[in-house]
Amino acid sequence: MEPTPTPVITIGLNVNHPNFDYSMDELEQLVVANHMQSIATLVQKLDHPDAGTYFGKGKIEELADLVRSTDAETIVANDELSPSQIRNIENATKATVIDRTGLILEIFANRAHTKEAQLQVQLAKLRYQLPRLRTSASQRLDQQAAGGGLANRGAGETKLELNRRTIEHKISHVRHELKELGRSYETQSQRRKENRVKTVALVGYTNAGKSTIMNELVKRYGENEDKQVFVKDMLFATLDTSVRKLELPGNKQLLLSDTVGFVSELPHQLVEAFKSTLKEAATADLLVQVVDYSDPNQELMMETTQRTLQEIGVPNLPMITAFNKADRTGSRFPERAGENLIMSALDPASIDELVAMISTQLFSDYVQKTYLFPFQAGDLVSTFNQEFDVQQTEYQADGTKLTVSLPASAAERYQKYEIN
Ligand SMILES: Nc1nc2c(ncn2[C@@H]2O[C@H](COP(=O)(O)OP(=O)(O)OP(=O)(O)O)[C@@H](O)[C@H]2O)c(=O)[nH]1
Ligand SMILES: [Mg+2]
Repeated sequence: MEPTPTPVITIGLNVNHPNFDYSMDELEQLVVANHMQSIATLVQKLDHPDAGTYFGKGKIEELADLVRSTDAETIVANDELSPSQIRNIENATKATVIDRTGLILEIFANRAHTKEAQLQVQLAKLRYQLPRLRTSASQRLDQQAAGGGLANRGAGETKLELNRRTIEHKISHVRHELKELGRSYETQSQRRKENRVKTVALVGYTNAGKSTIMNELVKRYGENEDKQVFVKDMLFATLDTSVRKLELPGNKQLLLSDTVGFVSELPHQLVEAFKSTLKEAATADLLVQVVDYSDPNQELMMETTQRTLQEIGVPNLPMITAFNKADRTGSRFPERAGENLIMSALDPASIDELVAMISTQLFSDYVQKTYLFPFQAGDLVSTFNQEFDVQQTEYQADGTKLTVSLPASAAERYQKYEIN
């Protein structure tokens, strides 16, 4: 059974933000993804955040009243706050304050599974903590008990310095571990490159349906249909990249990766973490951007996706855009226009169309050839049957004639057996 979610109060400042309502909705969902539940919300319209307290004075008092009148002991803010803003709101309300960045980092910390993802998130958290270090209340008490006064001011600062050094030390330790891990990953992807298996990465905003599409493709074309990935109606269901091998009709093999979803205002501390989890996307032959077509904010989500891909250094790769969840919209599907597809992951015809589009893009360098293999080159006939798309076989007096679709690069190697 899932534990009861922790009650929190969500707060947000509307600084002439055109997407303010949407960002508050998203904050609620982030809260849920972190096993919390927003029981009250307080928003304020201001030209700019108050440097000391985020909200204005009156609103802070209102917030303190709200904390007193509810069960919530935690406040979640829609923006990244400065360390002093956090401290001042905490002092005024006696509640714990988490900002949007801290919240996303928490979700990632609770959800990361692979060693690499865990280390990346740990690094991001340490980086977030470093400028937010302060002496805790108990340390301040120690100081007072030791005599107080100016003479003793140094003690707290030394502790702070010590904490800072501990964190810096941890950061370099985690960096080192990541570097070691990185080496073994490089050899893995190097091997893939050599075998020249084509790669496709599913990318897009969180909750768009990437993992669902992955599972449908694995069910039909996977080596092992049981290798399903986790799907849930929740932000950041996927945090680690999973790679599955697919074999499309005609011996067309590819590696498909499902990746972490994006979110607006991704904490900059996490960009590095995304960079490494999205290595698969950066080196892919093709990206499939999945968009939740039923979400009114889909354009914003697509913009965020584009921006994040750029930020983490994914080059401009060939892309198919899958406007998913069309079953919720009343639009016709599957409906293709160029490299865009309106589809539903729950609809087999949509999946077929998506596969056809992927196949065309990925295997566009395939050529159709006819070969005659004399009997002494009989081994090649079985090699061809295993590796390529053999469309026709004819046994003749002088050997075996094959009609094959294969990559142009491979065709070059067998030119001497080619006939018309
Ligand atoms: N109605 C409908 N629901 C869908 C469709 N595709 C996915 N869903 C649902 O949308 C929710 C999110 O799907 P996921 O596949 O986990 O989304 P994701 O893009 O992998 O999300 P993250 O891993 O969080 O980035 C799940 O509840 C799915 O069942 C679709 O085509 N139609
Ligand atoms: Mg997912």
